[in-house]
Amino acid sequence: MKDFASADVTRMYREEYAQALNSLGRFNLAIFGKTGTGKSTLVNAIFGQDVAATGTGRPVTTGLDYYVHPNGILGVYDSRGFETGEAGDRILKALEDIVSASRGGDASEQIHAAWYTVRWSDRRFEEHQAAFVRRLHDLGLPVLFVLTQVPCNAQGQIHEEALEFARYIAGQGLPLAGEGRVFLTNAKADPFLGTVVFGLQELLDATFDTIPEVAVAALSAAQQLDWGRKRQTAKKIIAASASSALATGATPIPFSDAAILVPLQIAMIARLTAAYGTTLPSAQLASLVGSLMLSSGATTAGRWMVSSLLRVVPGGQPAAMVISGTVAASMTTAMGWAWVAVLEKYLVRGDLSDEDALKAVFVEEFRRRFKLTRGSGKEGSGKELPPGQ
Ligand SMILES: Nc1nc2c(ncn2[C@@H]2O[C@H](COP(=O)(O)OP(=O)(O)OP(=O)(O)O)[C@@H](O)[C@H]2O)c(=O)[nH]1
Ligand SMILES: [Mg+2]
Repeated sequence: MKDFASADVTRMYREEYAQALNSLGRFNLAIFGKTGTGKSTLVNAIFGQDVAATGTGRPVTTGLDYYVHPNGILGVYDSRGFETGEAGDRILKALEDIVSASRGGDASEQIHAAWYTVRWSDRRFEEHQAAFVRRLHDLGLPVLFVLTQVPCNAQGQIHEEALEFARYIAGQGLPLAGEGRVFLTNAKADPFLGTVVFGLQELLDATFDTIPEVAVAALSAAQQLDWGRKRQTAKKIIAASASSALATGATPIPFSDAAILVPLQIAMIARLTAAYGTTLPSAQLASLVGSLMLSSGATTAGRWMVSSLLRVVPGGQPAAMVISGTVAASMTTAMGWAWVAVLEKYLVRGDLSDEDALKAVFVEEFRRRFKLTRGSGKEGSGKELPPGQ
């Protein structure tokens, strides 16, 4: 029997996770607009955390900073305090350098999309702003035009003057991506005014449609708004791992060799974690995975799996038991979705405060999806169940 020590599991996890992040690459966004338009608020609303505060930042030029998320899958060029005129020229020059340096190079160095923001209440869009947008376009950057801080009430009514302003801008003939649309958004609810958050999903969807294919997986992982998209990715990762498990078990594996599945399950867990975009450090995740998969406590998934498999043949001798390919596959599927539940409930928010509760969620979700019918040798996989159902 191949036995895994906790150190093996954590090492395997760290290697697989590094590889998974590496293959996601990086999505780079550039965001422009005057001071106070709400650039940081917009980025935080879509990417879930304060990129500027949690990531590493470096000034590119006066007025332009580049932030990289802790896990490396998102980079944001933020034109803090951006004004037009001389500062605008400096920013454009810096962008030009970035664009030409990255041309033909690594996709993760390229700027994949630009958001140009205007606060609706400025109610002004001037020629020098239009010129800046055109120059971004000339640099080859797809520009999405975003009106920010647009009031929208709970009934979904958008301030009429903001709509009018958006129509005015859309009529300027600017070279805009997103089919020339002006995206109306509000990134922060204001209970006093009774306004709600809206328009972010549309902006995100248009960004997905605009960017090159190489940046899609990284954007999907980095954004923290569209869970449906993450689950689609999770489904693919889990299905691929389940079919590897199926192949592994094509020749039924003696139960005592069930650990043969551990490496592929760890790889699956690492890929799922990368696809969900948590900013938790790899070492912390690795030790969590290690303790979930190997801990000898009676409540752990590992122990539970063993005991439920042993019950399949009442009184059966463990040594004589085998795991068929389908059992291996459904066990892997159940484990994948159990991990997704943990990611969605805790890890994407960076929450590791209650490890026992987290483990309980994992075990419960695993059990729900991996129900062995006692004595029949048949398994219920629940593989079509989306998380939380
Ligand atoms: N109600 C509401 N307030 C917002 C919204 N976006 C930004 N704000 C507020 O406007 C102010 C400025 O927002 P920031 O996100 O810091 O603006 P910024 O564009 O990053 O500003 P600089 O970093 O100085 O260039 C803050 O007080 C935000 O809370 C929004 O969509 N709705
Ligand atoms: Mg800011």
